[in-house]
Amino acid sequence: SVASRTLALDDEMRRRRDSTRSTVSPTVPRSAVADRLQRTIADARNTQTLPGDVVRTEGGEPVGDPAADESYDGLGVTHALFAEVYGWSSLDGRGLPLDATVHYGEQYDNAFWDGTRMVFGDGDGEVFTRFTVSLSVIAHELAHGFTQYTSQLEYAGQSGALNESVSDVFGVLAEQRSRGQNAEDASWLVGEGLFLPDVQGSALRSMLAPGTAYDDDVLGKDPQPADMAGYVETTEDNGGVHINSGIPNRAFAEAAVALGGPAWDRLGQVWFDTLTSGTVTPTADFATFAAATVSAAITRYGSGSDVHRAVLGGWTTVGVEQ
Ligand code: ASN
Ligand code: ZN
Repeated sequence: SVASRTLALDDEMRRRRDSTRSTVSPTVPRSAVADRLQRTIADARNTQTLPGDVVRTEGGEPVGDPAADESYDGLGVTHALFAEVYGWSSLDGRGLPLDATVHYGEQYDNAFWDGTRMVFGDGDGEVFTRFTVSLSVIAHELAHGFTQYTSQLEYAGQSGALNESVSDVFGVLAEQRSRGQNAEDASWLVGEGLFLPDVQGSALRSMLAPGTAYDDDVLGKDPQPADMAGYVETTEDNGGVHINSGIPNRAFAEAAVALGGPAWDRLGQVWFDTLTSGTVTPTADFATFAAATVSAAITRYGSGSDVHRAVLGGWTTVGVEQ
């Protein structure tokens, strides 16, 4: 399946990420860095050596390499979502510089956050094109950094699926905001544009209709469940973190569409509040996370508000008790 072929990080990458993982933030006061944006793009020149050679820094002109320029722009759009909508500076809330490496490996079919930076492969040229074509993928990887600095959801089982889902949520929100799309008009696809024309599929995942993103001879069918009845018990991919994320993904998307309008605004705020309030522990399961989103909705928008009711409805649709 595409999950095992391209989405699961291999063991070497996981070790690298775990060994570099840190929640220690720079000691700069938040107020002083409210909109600090400091991007550095490096080129691994088709090796697996990180970080690679710096090719573009903040304020620099486009360099003409699509991967470098798309990643630079994508980092900016994602930074803008957190800073302008939620008042959160960079990933850590304290202006953390944003670093990315492009042209990682040869025909590398993935993108990842290694604990310190975003890394993007070029794709194999048959199934996948370069991973920087998709803003939702760029923002997904960045959001792994946000989770690392906030709720620290453990990357296994239900908390791992929540970690994945949080990245998909902010991934599509960054994309919807940059496209100026309301929830009811958005595709809710993660990774649109990544598949080359011969692949029978539209994207890596569908948040609104999990399990329908692709159905291809080579890749197989999108394995995501759309509700708890389809929850997949597996030891692969840390307990199916890229599969079971379909369940909380759909809860968010259903709630957003029910509410209507810009999803990053009110519903995105509820998820942001949930992740930054300290109420979600690293081992949270779907039910405790759902309850935390309901509390966050009540705290910000009031009991019985449209937002409160939409959040309850989203979790009910996917069969998660709150
Ligand atoms: N692209 C994958 C992801 O960000 C890589 C990984 O970390 N499993 O989820
Ligand atoms: Zn991920």
